[in-house]
Amino acid sequence: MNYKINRLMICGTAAFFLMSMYAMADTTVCFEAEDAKEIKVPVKITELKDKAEADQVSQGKIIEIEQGAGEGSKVGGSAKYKINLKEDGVYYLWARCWWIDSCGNSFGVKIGDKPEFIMGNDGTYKSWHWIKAKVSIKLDKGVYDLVIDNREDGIKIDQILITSDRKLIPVEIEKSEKLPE
Ligand SMILES: [Ca+2]
Repeated sequence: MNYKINRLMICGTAAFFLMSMYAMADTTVCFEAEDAKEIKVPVKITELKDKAEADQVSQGKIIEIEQGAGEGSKVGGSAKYKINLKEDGVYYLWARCWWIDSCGNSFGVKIGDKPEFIMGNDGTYKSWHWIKAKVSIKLDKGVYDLVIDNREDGIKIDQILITSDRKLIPVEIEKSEKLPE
Protein backbone atom coordinates (compact mmCIF):
# COMPACT_ATOMS: atom_id res chain seq x y z
CA MET A 1 0.00 0.00 0.00
CA ASN A 2 2.72 2.44 1.06
CA TYR A 3 4.79 1.48 -1.93
CA LYS A 4 1.87 2.26 -4.24
CA ILE A 5 1.31 5.66 -2.65
CA ASN A 6 5.02 6.47 -2.85
CA ARG A 7 5.14 5.50 -6.49
CA LEU A 8 2.09 7.68 -7.19
CA MET A 9 3.73 10.62 -5.43
CA ILE A 10 6.99 10.16 -7.34
CA CYS A 11 5.15 9.95 -10.67
CA GLY A 12 3.04 12.97 -9.77
CA THR A 13 6.10 15.02 -8.76
CA ALA A 14 7.98 13.99 -11.92
CA ALA A 15 5.00 14.93 -14.10
CA PHE A 16 4.73 18.29 -12.32
CA PHE A 17 8.42 19.06 -12.93
CA LEU A 18 8.21 18.01 -16.57
CA MET A 19 5.17 20.23 -17.05
CA SER A 20 6.94 23.15 -15.32
CA MET A 21 10.00 22.68 -17.52
CA TYR A 22 7.79 22.64 -20.60
CA ALA A 23 6.05 25.84 -19.48
CA MET A 24 9.39 27.50 -18.68
CA ALA A 25 10.75 26.68 -22.11
CA ASP A 26 8.40 29.21 -23.71
CA THR A 27 9.45 32.83 -23.82
CA THR A 28 6.84 35.56 -24.21
CA VAL A 29 7.51 39.30 -24.28
CA CYS A 30 4.53 41.66 -24.50
CA PHE A 31 5.23 45.38 -24.61
CA GLU A 32 3.53 48.69 -25.33
CA ALA A 33 3.83 50.02 -28.88
CA GLU A 34 4.30 53.50 -27.40
CA ASP A 35 7.47 52.34 -25.57
CA ALA A 36 9.54 52.73 -28.74
CA LYS A 37 13.17 53.79 -28.18
CA GLU A 38 13.21 55.66 -31.47
CA ILE A 39 10.37 57.04 -33.57
CA LYS A 40 10.62 58.46 -37.08
CA VAL A 41 7.78 60.56 -38.48
CA PRO A 42 5.08 60.17 -39.64
CA VAL A 43 4.89 57.40 -37.00
CA LYS A 44 3.97 59.11 -33.75
CA ILE A 45 3.04 58.31 -30.15
CA THR A 46 -0.49 59.40 -29.25
CA GLU A 47 -2.09 59.67 -25.83
CA LEU A 48 -5.81 59.18 -26.32
CA LYS A 49 -7.67 62.02 -24.62
CA ASP A 50 -11.19 60.72 -25.08
CA LYS A 51 -11.89 58.38 -22.14
CA ALA A 52 -13.98 55.91 -24.16
CA GLU A 53 -11.15 55.65 -26.72
CA ALA A 54 -8.42 55.46 -24.07
CA ASP A 55 -10.23 52.67 -22.22
CA GLN A 56 -10.02 50.49 -25.32
CA VAL A 57 -6.22 50.43 -25.30
CA SER A 58 -3.48 49.50 -22.90
CA GLN A 59 -2.17 52.42 -20.80
CA GLY A 60 -4.16 54.91 -22.91
CA LYS A 61 -1.35 55.27 -25.45
CA ILE A 62 -0.64 53.95 -28.93
CA ILE A 63 1.54 54.60 -31.94
CA GLU A 64 -0.16 55.66 -35.12
CA ILE A 65 0.31 56.84 -38.67
CA GLU A 66 -2.50 59.27 -39.30
CA GLN A 67 -4.60 58.93 -42.41
CA GLY A 68 -3.06 61.23 -45.05
CA ALA A 69 0.41 61.21 -43.42
CA GLY A 70 1.81 59.25 -46.36
CA GLU A 71 2.92 55.75 -47.27
CA GLY A 72 6.30 54.50 -46.12
CA SER A 73 7.62 54.13 -49.68
CA LYS A 74 7.24 57.92 -50.08
CA VAL A 75 7.81 59.38 -46.62
CA GLY A 76 9.54 56.68 -44.53
CA GLY A 77 8.69 56.38 -40.86
CA SER A 78 9.38 53.75 -38.22
CA ALA A 79 9.30 52.76 -34.57
CA LYS A 80 12.23 50.90 -33.05
CA TYR A 81 12.26 48.65 -29.97
CA LYS A 82 14.87 46.63 -28.14
CA ILE A 83 13.70 43.17 -27.07
CA ASN A 84 15.46 40.57 -24.93
CA LEU A 85 14.68 36.93 -25.74
CA LYS A 86 15.69 34.58 -22.93
CA GLU A 87 15.67 31.32 -24.96
CA ASP A 88 16.52 30.08 -28.44
CA GLY A 89 13.32 29.27 -30.30
CA VAL A 90 10.91 29.68 -33.14
CA TYR A 91 9.02 32.88 -32.44
CA TYR A 92 5.56 34.14 -33.40
CA LEU A 93 4.79 37.85 -33.56
CA TRP A 94 1.44 39.39 -32.67
CA ALA A 95 0.28 43.02 -32.70
CA ARG A 96 -2.86 44.66 -31.31
CA CYS A 97 -3.98 46.92 -34.15
CA TRP A 98 -6.64 49.26 -35.46
CA TRP A 99 -7.03 49.78 -39.20
CA ILE A 100 -8.91 52.50 -41.03
CA ASP A 101 -9.63 50.50 -44.21
CA SER A 102 -8.10 48.15 -46.82
CA CYS A 103 -5.57 50.87 -47.81
CA GLY A 104 -4.49 51.33 -44.19
CA ASN A 105 -4.18 47.85 -42.70
CA SER A 106 -0.55 46.75 -42.76
CA PHE A 107 3.01 47.53 -41.68
CA GLY A 108 6.49 46.07 -42.15
CA VAL A 109 8.51 44.35 -39.40
CA LYS A 110 12.20 43.73 -39.19
CA ILE A 111 13.82 41.75 -36.34
CA GLY A 112 17.62 41.88 -36.11
CA ASP A 113 19.12 41.03 -39.50
CA LYS A 114 16.19 38.78 -40.55
CA PRO A 115 14.35 39.70 -43.75
CA GLU A 116 11.53 42.22 -43.39
CA PHE A 117 8.00 40.82 -43.48
CA ILE A 118 4.53 42.35 -43.67
CA MET A 119 1.86 42.11 -40.99
CA GLY A 120 -1.84 42.80 -41.46
CA ASN A 121 -3.91 42.98 -44.64
CA ASP A 122 -6.83 41.45 -42.77
CA GLY A 123 -10.37 42.83 -43.09
CA THR A 124 -11.20 43.95 -39.53
CA TYR A 125 -11.54 47.74 -39.65
CA LYS A 126 -12.06 50.43 -37.00
CA SER A 127 -11.86 47.94 -34.16
CA TRP A 128 -8.95 46.87 -31.93
CA HIS A 129 -7.88 43.30 -32.63
CA TRP A 130 -4.81 41.07 -32.48
CA ILE A 131 -3.12 40.03 -35.71
CA LYS A 132 -0.47 37.33 -36.10
CA ALA A 133 2.49 37.43 -38.49
CA LYS A 134 2.15 34.83 -41.23
CA VAL A 135 5.80 33.88 -40.80
CA SER A 136 7.52 32.36 -37.77
CA ILE A 137 11.07 33.51 -37.01
CA LYS A 138 13.89 31.32 -35.71
CA LEU A 139 15.92 33.34 -33.21
CA ASP A 140 18.73 32.59 -30.78
CA LYS A 141 18.44 34.01 -27.29
CA GLY A 142 19.73 37.56 -27.02
CA VAL A 143 18.87 41.21 -27.57
CA TYR A 144 17.36 42.27 -30.89
CA ASP A 145 16.17 45.46 -32.53
CA LEU A 146 12.56 45.12 -33.64
CA VAL A 147 11.50 47.76 -36.15
CA ILE A 148 7.96 48.59 -37.26
CA ASP A 149 8.10 50.23 -40.70
CA ASN A 150 5.49 52.52 -42.21
CA ARG A 151 3.85 50.88 -45.21
CA GLU A 152 0.41 52.47 -45.22
CA ASP A 153 -1.12 55.39 -43.33
CA GLY A 154 -4.34 55.12 -41.29
CA ILE A 155 -3.03 52.55 -38.80
CA LYS A 156 -2.74 52.37 -35.00
CA ILE A 157 -0.85 49.88 -32.83
CA ASP A 158 -1.41 49.42 -29.08
CA GLN A 159 0.68 46.39 -28.01
CA ILE A 160 3.18 43.99 -29.56
CA LEU A 161 3.76 40.43 -28.36
CA ILE A 162 6.49 37.99 -29.37
CA THR A 163 6.32 34.41 -28.12
CA SER A 164 7.85 30.99 -28.67
CA ASP A 165 4.53 29.46 -27.54
CA ARG A 166 2.82 28.60 -30.80
CA LYS A 167 -0.45 27.89 -28.97
CA LEU A 168 -0.63 31.32 -27.32
CA ILE A 169 -3.44 33.50 -28.65
CA PRO A 170 -3.54 36.98 -27.06
CA VAL A 171 -6.98 38.22 -26.03
CA GLU A 172 -7.97 41.86 -25.47
CA ILE A 173 -5.34 43.88 -23.55
CA GLU A 174 -2.42 41.73 -22.39
CA LYS A 175 -0.12 42.34 -19.42
CA SER A 176 2.92 44.19 -20.79
CA GLU A 177 6.46 44.58 -19.50
CA LYS A 178 9.11 47.28 -19.71
CA LEU A 179 11.73 46.76 -22.40
CA PRO A 180 15.48 46.77 -21.61
CA GLU A 181 17.28 50.12 -21.81
CA1 LIG B 1 -0.49 50.92 -25.50
